Amino acid sequence: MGGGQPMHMQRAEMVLRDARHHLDLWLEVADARAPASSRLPRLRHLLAQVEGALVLTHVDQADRTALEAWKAVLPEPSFFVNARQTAPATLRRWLMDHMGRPPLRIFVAGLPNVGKSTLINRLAGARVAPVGARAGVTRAETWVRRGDLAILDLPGILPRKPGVMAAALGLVPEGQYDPAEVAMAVLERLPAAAARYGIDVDQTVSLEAVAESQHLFSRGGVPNLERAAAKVLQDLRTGRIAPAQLEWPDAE
Ligand SMILES: Nc1nc2c(ncn2[C@@H]2O[C@H](COP(=O)(O)OP(=O)(O)OP(=O)(O)O)[C@@H](O)[C@H]2O)c(=O)[nH]1
Ligand SMILES: [Mg+2]
Repeated sequence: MGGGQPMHMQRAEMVLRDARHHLDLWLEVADARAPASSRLPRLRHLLAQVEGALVLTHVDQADRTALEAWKAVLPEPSFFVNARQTAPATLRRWLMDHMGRPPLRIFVAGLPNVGKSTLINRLAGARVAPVGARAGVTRAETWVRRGDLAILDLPGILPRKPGVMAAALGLVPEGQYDPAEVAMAVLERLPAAAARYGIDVDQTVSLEAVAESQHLFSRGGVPNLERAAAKVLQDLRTGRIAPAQLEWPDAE
């Protein structure tokens, strides 16, 4: 894993460093399916002087029991959301409790593709921030002003060493990870994913087995492992493998 941070992501971190003295609150957005590897540890240090909260998205694709377990161990305050639906009243209330003289200036930061812009659109009650199912949709910092809220939408920022499960969820730009390695890690972590391709729990997982069950062959009838890896990752990211809980608190 690795390969460095694209320019617009480096810039996002610079913007964050410069503007941290002019903000009231920050929200770190991460993914409830992988609450450990979708986080940005250096954010808390960078913004130590300012109050913030963690928002975990994609609860609709996560495992309920795992979420309860995560709730018990995550630092407060944290909010669990389906960012495609209305922002929960608890989060809105928490924001309003911090309202001094309006507007309330909020930074929204986190890894690419975790749902930052989707959440902002929900908080703003309008489709103001561009959204898309790949890492790197937001290219430049953008203020969204709505009522008493002024929210800064930032491009995603990558951790120094992005984790395999972050790559599995599409939070790392393509080309910065090996899809075969990542797809194998998903099959090993999620028996339900392996079962989808006819691999029993007592069988060894392999991309060959996925290729065969999905009829993905190259010329000459050779299993196409590249397409098999892409298929596993696509099924995971589009919610065909559900729940897609990749990380549990006691296992981290
Ligand atoms: N099912 C589900 N999809 C979500 C949720 N939140 C975001 N998405 C989807 O995830 C994808 C990424 O959302 P964005 O809001 O563009 O993510 P971002 O963090 O702004 O991404 P960058 O700008 O690329 O850093 C989109 O396809 C959203 O529709 C959620 O809670 N549940
Ligand atoms: Mg965005």
